[in-house]
Amino acid sequence: MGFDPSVTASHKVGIFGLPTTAEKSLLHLLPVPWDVTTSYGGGASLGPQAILEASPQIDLFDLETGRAYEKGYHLLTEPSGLKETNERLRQLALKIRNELEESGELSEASRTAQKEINLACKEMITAVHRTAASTLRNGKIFGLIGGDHSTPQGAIQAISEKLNGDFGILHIDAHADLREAYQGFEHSHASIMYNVMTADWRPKHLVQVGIRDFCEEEYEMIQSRKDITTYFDLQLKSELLSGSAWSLICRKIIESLPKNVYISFDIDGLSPEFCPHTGTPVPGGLSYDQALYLIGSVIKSGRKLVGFDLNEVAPGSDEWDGNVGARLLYKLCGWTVLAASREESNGRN
Ligand SMILES: [Mn+2]
Repeated sequence: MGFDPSVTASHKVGIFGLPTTAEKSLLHLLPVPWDVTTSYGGGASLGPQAILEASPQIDLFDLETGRAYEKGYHLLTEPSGLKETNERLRQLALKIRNELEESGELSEASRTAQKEINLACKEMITAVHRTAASTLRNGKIFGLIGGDHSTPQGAIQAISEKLNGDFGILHIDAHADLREAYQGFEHSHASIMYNVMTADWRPKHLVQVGIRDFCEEEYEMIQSRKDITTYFDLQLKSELLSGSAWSLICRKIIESLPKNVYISFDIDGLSPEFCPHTGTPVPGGLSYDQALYLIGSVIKSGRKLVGFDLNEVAPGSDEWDGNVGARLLYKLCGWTVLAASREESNGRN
């Protein structure tokens, strides 16, 4: 590649300081700075930039993935006009929420605004779908950097269409995200997995890990669906606290996943110490090591990563949230291309 991987480069060269081109890179990453419907703390729209800025400090050589980066990680340009629309609609959404909280009902103007927001969310999803589909058509692997958790829906759809639904989702999150709609918004961060699992292009299986904040309706949906398996944080912790090994728990989690796996990683699935500024932090959750061990186990089991998203990273006044996000992203990238290369060489043998 004609550069020294042991020297820290600038993020202006490329994500992780990697000087790459779109053509030469196997993995393409789309930043989606969008958090219109974030209900509690905002800032997820600043996640992609925070991750990008923190990314060059990571040492490229990795004990588990070696020089996987040589396959190339290319950062795509964010959908045009997205930041501006996000900024404008966030204010509108905030007004709607306040109105709902104060009076329990919406004015005519707010109802119109709500329609506008639902429409804009759909347009964002369509734009992501278009980019993901064309990336896949070019023989590349697609990854997404959110944004709030509504951002990857179009990407999951494009991947599903390519694989004819032959894949499963490993969903790491504090929240089940199975709400039919949230605060009147059909495509909010709290509905992503509802929208995915009720679509005609839905995956074979959804496996949720770390879930510890959900309503009864979501719990009933989980109970009623054979294609949704949820490992609640409470159950995982009680197994761990009574002496079960994480390696055995991971093996059980992975068993429900088919050969092709898409990872949807909401940073709030981790303990809040690793994501203090994320929009809806919840105590409990996975440690950074447990999450990496789980994903590493997916790869070691021979499964293939067909794409991923990392969402809800929101920066505070220091670089910590971006730092953890960038490191997680780096691992996701490495494992994804590693599993893809393994697949390719198996095919040749
Ligand atoms: Mn989520």
